[in-house]
Amino acid sequence: MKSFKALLVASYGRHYLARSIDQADASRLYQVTSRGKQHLGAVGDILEVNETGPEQAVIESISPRKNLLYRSDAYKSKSIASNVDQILIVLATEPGFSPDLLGRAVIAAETAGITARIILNKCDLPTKLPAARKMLEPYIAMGYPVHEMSVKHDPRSVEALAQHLYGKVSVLVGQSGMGKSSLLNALIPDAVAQTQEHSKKLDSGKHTTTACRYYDLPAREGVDRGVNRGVNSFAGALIDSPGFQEFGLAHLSESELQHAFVEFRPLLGQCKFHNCSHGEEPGCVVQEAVAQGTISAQRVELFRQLRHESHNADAIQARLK
Ligand SMILES: Nc1nc2c(ncn2[C@@H]2O[C@H](COP(=O)(O)OP(=O)(O)OP(=O)(O)O)[C@@H](O)[C@H]2O)c(=O)[nH]1
Ligand SMILES: [Mg+2]
Ligand SMILES: [Zn+2]
Repeated sequence: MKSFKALLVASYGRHYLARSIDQADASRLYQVTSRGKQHLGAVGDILEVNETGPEQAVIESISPRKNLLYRSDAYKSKSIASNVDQILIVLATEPGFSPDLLGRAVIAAETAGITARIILNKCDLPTKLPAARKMLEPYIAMGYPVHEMSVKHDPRSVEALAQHLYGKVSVLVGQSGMGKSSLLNALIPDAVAQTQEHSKKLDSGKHTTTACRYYDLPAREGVDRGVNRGVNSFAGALIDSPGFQEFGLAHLSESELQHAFVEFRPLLGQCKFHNCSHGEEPGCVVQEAVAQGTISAQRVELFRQLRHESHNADAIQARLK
């Protein structure tokens, strides 16, 4: 039985599409299945697979991941992507975005050790622009890069973002209607063709909206060579994910949460109580910072909500055992 390495490029529940990265038949696409729960894959995984039929294979093992971005509630988790260098959180002036979801995506990035970049799209629509900028102020103050863009009407804004993507694997996340697909298509002229090739292999297009997919960025003169020092022609990749309505982070422990809020870090350990919830307790330095205007009240609310969800999930898990 032939065994080889492959890159997981699309995931539909427990059915995957993987691209061979074996010297002999590099780039050939395989339908890949997982034998059991221990081998649930994520887009971006490097797999060792065994061929089971024509262009069909089964996962033998998954290479250790550099990182894994995922969402979870008390009962189940959903992987988004693995082995990524940065997360692009796509927001828009209209329809309005949820600051709660933005906050959660940033926390997910921090705990996975992934760089977060915030994209404010549709800046050509001026009415809601000031309000959107206002909501992003705390993130700018914390040092997160914010790209104001108009994917549809300002190609230079797309080009400016592209400078930060080459040679890296970036994952697009965001609510529906923000412009993720528009951005993907602006950056990758043959994205539609890449999607069609995936769908053809799976004999169905019906899962397209629920899938995470991996797309290669086009090679560019002079740039890819520099990034890869001539080793190969990896120009970078973009992983598209379906628009989400909620972003559960029930898997994060209280300590992980404390560290994931970058603006809390200089204050860690300074509250009167070591397990301070940064709420009503006396001697809370985080609340003091809120009163002084150096930490946003909304971020503290998010912390408290995530802490609550994490404790709830622990209690439910304990009951299930
Ligand atoms: N005015 C304006 N409209 C835009 C811009 N970028 C995208 N749009 C429009 O916004 C709508 C949604 O864009 P999509 O790219 O489909 O959004 P999406 O984030 O992929 O949404 P889902 O696939 O549902 O998650 C489309 O009608 C686009 O034409 C922009 O820069 N300016
Ligand atoms: Mg889309
Ligand atoms: Zn506190």
